[in-house]
Amino acid sequence: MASQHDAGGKQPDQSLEESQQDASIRRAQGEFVRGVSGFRAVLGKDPDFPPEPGRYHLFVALNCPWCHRVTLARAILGLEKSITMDVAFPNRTDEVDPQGPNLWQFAPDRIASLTGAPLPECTWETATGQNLRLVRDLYLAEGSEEKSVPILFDKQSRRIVTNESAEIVRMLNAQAGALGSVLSDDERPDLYPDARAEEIDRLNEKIYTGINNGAYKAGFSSDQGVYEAAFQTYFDTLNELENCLSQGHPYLTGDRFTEADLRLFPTLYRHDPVYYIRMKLNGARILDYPHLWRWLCRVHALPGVAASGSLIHCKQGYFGRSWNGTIPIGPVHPMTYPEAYGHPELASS
Ligand SMILES: N[C@@H](CCC(=O)N[C@@H](CS)C(=O)NCC(=O)O)C(=O)O
Repeated sequence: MASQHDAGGKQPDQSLEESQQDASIRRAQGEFVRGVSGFRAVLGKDPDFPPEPGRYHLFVALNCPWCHRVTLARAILGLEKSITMDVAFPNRTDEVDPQGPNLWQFAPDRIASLTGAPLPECTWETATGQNLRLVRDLYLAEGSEEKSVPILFDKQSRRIVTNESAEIVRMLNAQAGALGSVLSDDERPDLYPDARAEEIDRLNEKIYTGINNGAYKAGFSSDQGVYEAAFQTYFDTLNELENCLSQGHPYLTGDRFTEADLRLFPTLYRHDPVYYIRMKLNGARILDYPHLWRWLCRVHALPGVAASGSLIHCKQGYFGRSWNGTIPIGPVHPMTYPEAYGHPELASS
């Protein structure tokens, strides 16, 4: 049942974002500290960005879990026809690039070391009419030094609306009808129903801190203490979510798929095939949590979900420029991934 929210809907609580206090000192001490998105207009609320079918565009990378939130919402809300999308190559520029390293680039002709071929999902930049090479160029056009994905872009004014995934998900949910969703109001899920809003906010905070950003805190921190604390919080939170799903309801807040499920999925989808080794989160596999595994398979089976992500892009992105350039191809037992997500019965009973 589609959302009945006011223009733009209630935006996510910004206090959820990583505290920037002493960020540079903490980074120097080996803690991974995520930056804050600078473009925060709200589609439907901001008069410059009225909701119109075919007017908006997404720039994403399929290995990025924050982008995965947005590609999931676009698919589940039936917006794949009315919101166009470009996909950057999973590996960012390296040291020899004339524009510098660590920049997302549009390179559909580039060979992926994992497959030995170009990646069919990758695109050129098709929204500005300038065929820009780098995501950074979109920000430079607005005088900004930022360089992150995802970006929600207005093709009419050629301006960035927002680069904050949590808010993009919320505004797509609130404006799906006006944006030209192919699903009727009855068919379309409401990802943020008023009756569940408080519970969703509570779960979002726990899942963001312990799981979504927690995985990076563990995998990208170079301080043993910070890593071990993040590792512990990550698996404590998985245990809590396993208990929550052992109550018999199919989704985190009950019978309906909501934003809380959408925000948990990108991390658990990456856990066994990527994060288990890349983020040193080798305490257990999701396969070892029967209720979480069945939930993961249940969400993966929802219309549009499987095509909204790619483990090939994830592996190429997370391993392609490190690990001596070789990319781990497992797991293969009990089955390869993502094929295993089609088998809820694999869960250890
Ligand atoms: N808070 C942002 C975080 C986005 C983010 O950190 N994206 C990463 C890719 S996984 C990125 O592009 N980082 C590059 C950078 O920030 O320079 C969101 O959720 O949209």
